[in-house]
Amino acid sequence: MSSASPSTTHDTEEARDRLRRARRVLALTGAGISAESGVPTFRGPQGLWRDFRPEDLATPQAFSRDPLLVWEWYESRRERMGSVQPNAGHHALARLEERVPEFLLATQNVDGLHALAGSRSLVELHGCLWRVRCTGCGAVREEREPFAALPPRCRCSGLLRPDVVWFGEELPRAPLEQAFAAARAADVVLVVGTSALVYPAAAVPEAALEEGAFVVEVNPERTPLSAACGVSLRGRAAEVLPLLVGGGA
Ligand code: BV8
Ligand code: ZN
Repeated sequence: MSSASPSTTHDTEEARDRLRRARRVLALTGAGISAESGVPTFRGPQGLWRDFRPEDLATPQAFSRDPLLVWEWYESRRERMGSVQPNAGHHALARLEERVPEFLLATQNVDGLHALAGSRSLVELHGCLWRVRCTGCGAVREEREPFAALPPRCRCSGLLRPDVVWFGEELPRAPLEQAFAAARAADVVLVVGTSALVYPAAAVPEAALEEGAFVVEVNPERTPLSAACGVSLRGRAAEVLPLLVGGGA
């Protein structure tokens, strides 16, 4: 394993070569890949969690205790996200999908930027900020416009909630199983922009390592995963991923 800045051409070369030769690739992304699009991460210095603790807001208990507070936080994130665009990191992963015979992108992000960048073989492990779900009738719908009133209600008069996975809630089963199956079968797993702290998503690259996959990490900081990676590139996603994938903007 070696942790290197992208300027260490050897590691970048090794990662690029592994991706070029791979038949089966899983990419796992976290909030860091959206940082260069202007989306605050959770745990960084300007992190979303700076003012609040996750357990204070992103939990079913917080929602049942104070749906208005939780919605004010989510609505502020939705409004801030409104004009945000995918960056070169998102676009590089969409290009990688075109080149690799078997490719899956599993994201922890709820910002919808991978889909916007054209990724199609994509599972959202923690849901999506642009979808809402009725706590009454269970209806799920896409909703990109700001709500007239908070907390928003369904036609059935049930409380609407963001269709995201809160702490203490189970992840959607099919996407999680798809991610683990892809991890176990992968030649290369590309882990981008995640602090590798939140489970069970953080267990996905661990499953790949158990099956002998070559794990490439892209993160300006070290993480608990870094030591086990084949190559851990100390760099930003929008700068490093285009180097690894080549071609395009
Ligand atoms: C569950 C949606 C149990 C909402 C989120 C073991 C097993 C199972 C559960 C647990 C377990 N141990 C602990 C738990 C509980 C908990 C957990 O993991 N807690 C952690 C904090 C210890 N897990 C859960 O509660 C999960 N549910 O398993 O329930 C269960 C089981 C059975 C039956 C019933 C219940 C649910 C977890 C999902 C929570 N929802 N988000 C919302 O967004 O509002 S989590 C949230 O954190 C986001 O989804 C985010 O993606 C995720 C992870 O954070 P990161 O993406 O990694 O972001 P972070 O800011 O941390 O890091 C950014 C990284 O980017 C940094 O490393 C930084 O260096 C880097 N970076 C910065 N700039 C760049 C960059 N990288 C590249 N380029 C750059 N430019
Ligand atoms: Zn309803």
